[in-house]
Amino acid sequence: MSNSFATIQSIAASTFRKTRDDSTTVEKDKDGRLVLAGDAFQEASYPKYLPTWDTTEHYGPLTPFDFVDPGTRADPALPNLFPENGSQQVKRLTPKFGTEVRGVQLSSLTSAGRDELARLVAERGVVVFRDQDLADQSIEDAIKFSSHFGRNHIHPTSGAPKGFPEVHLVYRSKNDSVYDSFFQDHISSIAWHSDVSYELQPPGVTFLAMLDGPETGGDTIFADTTEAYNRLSPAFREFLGTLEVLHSGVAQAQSSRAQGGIVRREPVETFHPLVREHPVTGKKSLYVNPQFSRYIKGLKREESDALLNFLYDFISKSSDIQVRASWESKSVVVWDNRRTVHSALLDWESGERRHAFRLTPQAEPPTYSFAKKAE
Ligand SMILES: O=C(O)CCC(=O)C(=O)O
Ligand SMILES: [Fe+2]
Repeated sequence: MSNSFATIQSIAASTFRKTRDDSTTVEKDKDGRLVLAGDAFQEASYPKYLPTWDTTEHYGPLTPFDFVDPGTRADPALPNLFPENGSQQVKRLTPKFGTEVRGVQLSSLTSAGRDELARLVAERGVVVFRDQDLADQSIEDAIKFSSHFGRNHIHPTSGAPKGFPEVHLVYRSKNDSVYDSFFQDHISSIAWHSDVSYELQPPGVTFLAMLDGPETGGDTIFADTTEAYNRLSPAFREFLGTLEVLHSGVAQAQSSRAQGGIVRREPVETFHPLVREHPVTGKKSLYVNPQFSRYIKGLKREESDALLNFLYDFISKSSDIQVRASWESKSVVVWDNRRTVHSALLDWESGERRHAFRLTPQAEPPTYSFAKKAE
C-alpha cells in the first residue's frame, strides 16, 4: 500500500525519477547538481523555478520552534484583505468549504492583511486566488512572503530551484510518458494526503502557485476534514479523540532513494492525535491520511487498519465535503493542511507542461485535549 502511494506522490512532486524520456533526462551542472536536460530551461515560462536536485545537500533533524498562528491576530471582519470599497470578487465554491477570490493581490498585502488571509484560509479550508504576481517577484520575496505564516519547510526529497531548498516544486515536463506508464498498473491517480504530516510541526497555511499548466486537466481536489469530523456521531468522535496515529516519512525517503533521487534529511516518524484542534477557529478535524499515516497506537493491527480504512474511505468518497480547485495560469491556491486533505489529479495526456511551486510554512504540533468530550 505505502509503495503505491509513494509512486503516486512522485508523479505530483518533482521527485527525481530514473525512467524518463528524452525531454526529462537530467544531467549534472558544473556544481554537481542534477538539473533538467533538454529544452526545459528555454521553454518554461519561469525557468528560475525549474527543479534541481542537489545531491550534496544534507540537513540535520528539524528543531522545534514557537508558533503563533497569524490568524489569531486577525480582525474577523477581514477589512485589510477585503477593504470596504475594494475591487475584490469573493465566491464561495461550496457553502462550507472553498472560496475563489479575484481582485486581491497576495504579494501586496500588509502584515494585517496577511493575518486576515491566515484566518480566511483557516475558516474556508482552501482559497483559490486568481491573477497573482507572486511568481513574478524574486524567489527571495516569495519565501519572505510565506514566512509570515510560519517557518518555511524544507522538503526532504523534492526538487527545488537552485539555492532555494524552501521551495517545493511540482513538475511534469512536456512529453513526459508517466501518464501511460502509470495507468498501466493503476486505475486511479488519486492519492489523498496532508503534506509532510510526519513532521513534529506539520504545515498549516500552504501556497501552491501555478507557473505553466495544461489548458484543462490537472485540477487539485480537496476534502474538508473538519466537516468529516462533524458528520460522525458524538460517541464515535469521543473515541477517536482518545487516539494517536503514527505518521511516517520513511516510505517517501526510500522511494526517492530507490529512484536515484535525494534525501536531504533523514526521515522521521511522529505520533499525532487523530483529532486535532485548530488554533484559530477552535474547530476539530480528523488528522489522518493514507500517504503518511501508518497505525493507531494501542489498537491491534486489524482494528487499526479497519478504523483508518473506514476514515479514508469516508473522506475520499464523500463528494459532499470536497471541492475541486481548477487552475489558471497565475492562480495561487492556499489551503490549510491542518483541516484538509488533497490530491493531485493526473488526467491529461496532451503533452503540456505542468509546473508549480509550493511554499509550506510549518505550524504548531497538532494538539487535542484528550480529556474533553466531543462536542
Ligand atoms: O500538483 C498538485 O495538484 C498538488 C500537488 C501536491 O500535493 C502539493 O503540492 O502539495
Ligand atoms: Fe500535497
